[in-house]
Amino acid sequence: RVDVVCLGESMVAFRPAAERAPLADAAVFARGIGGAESNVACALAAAGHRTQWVGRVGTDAFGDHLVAAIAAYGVDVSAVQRDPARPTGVYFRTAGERSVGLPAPPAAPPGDGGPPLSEVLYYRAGSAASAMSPALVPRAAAWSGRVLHLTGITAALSAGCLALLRALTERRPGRPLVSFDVNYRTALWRNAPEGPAVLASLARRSDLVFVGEDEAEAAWGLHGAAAIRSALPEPRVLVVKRGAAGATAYVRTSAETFTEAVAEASADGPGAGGAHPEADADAGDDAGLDAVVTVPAPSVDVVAPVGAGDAFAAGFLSGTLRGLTPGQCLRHGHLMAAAALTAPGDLAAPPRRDHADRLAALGPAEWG
Ligand code: KDG
Repeated sequence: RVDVVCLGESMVAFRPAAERAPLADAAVFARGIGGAESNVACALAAAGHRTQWVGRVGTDAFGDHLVAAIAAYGVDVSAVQRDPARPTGVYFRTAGERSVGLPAPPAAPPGDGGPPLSEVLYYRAGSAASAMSPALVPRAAAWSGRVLHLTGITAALSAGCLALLRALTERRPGRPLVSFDVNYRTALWRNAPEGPAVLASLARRSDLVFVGEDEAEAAWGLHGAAAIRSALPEPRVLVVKRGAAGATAYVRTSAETFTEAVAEASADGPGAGGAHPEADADAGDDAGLDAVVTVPAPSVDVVAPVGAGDAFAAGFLSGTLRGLTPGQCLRHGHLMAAAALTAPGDLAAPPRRDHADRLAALGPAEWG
């Protein structure tokens, strides 16, 4: 049984080769790979966890590249579907492109022509991945790990994708622990005012939720971590990211901890039904018994913020799978995020596990 299955759309990602070139002027682009969920899978695989990516790509050359590049990280790609009728998604972005929930892009040096450009162009409508649905993606494939990692991006791709997320987050016997990164992408919800409510309902059905403080403000009008927890009491673990200010984990202590639940999920195969007693449906009742842990972020020189949220989720999940404390999980999240923040692509080479462990053991004063 793999540790984590990550399900979602991956795309070939292009960024201007010349620093600070707007998309309209850039003539040469550097190719990388993007996709929030496969970014998490790759970082987890690099940290030594058995990881699988479930998604769909075309039978085109970009699909070949994505599958090969993700497999090269050690991610199991055997469940990836190839669609002969639909293309692989592609996207273009500038270095300053950021998602809410992440630190601001680097400030431009004086006299350097203003702040970095923030542009993103998606070419993913009608993609192979947007055709995902409960009929096309068997529940057994998505539920085959100890943890299933999903994001709100998938919910915005199509009605079939949203139906798939709803089916996969249904509390039924055999459901693995569900990790959900809200990932509110305004460019994807532009003509869909129901987006924020959809994301909230998926978060409520999940066990571990990641959300940025400014993302929660933009989507739900909630101010501050405590207000977010009050509005989202259901997940056993809620991680609120505050960019450079750090992150706070709310961990429900009255029930089993998330780490214990992951261990339990690994003992029960799919269908054994042990990890999710029905009583969990109203887990929010005891939200007052949270342990609250805040860990500041190390200060880094940001090159490009894109992908940092995915790296953070991977670090936190890695710590959780290893049975570390919530504080240590947050530190591992920050370390992986720091690696992503200091690299230009969507996916940075994460720190090796032994190196990350040494850094995580340092005191907060040594982080700054
Ligand atoms: O978190 C980074 C992702 O946003 C990026 O890799 C591309 O998945 C992507 C998206 O939908 O924006």
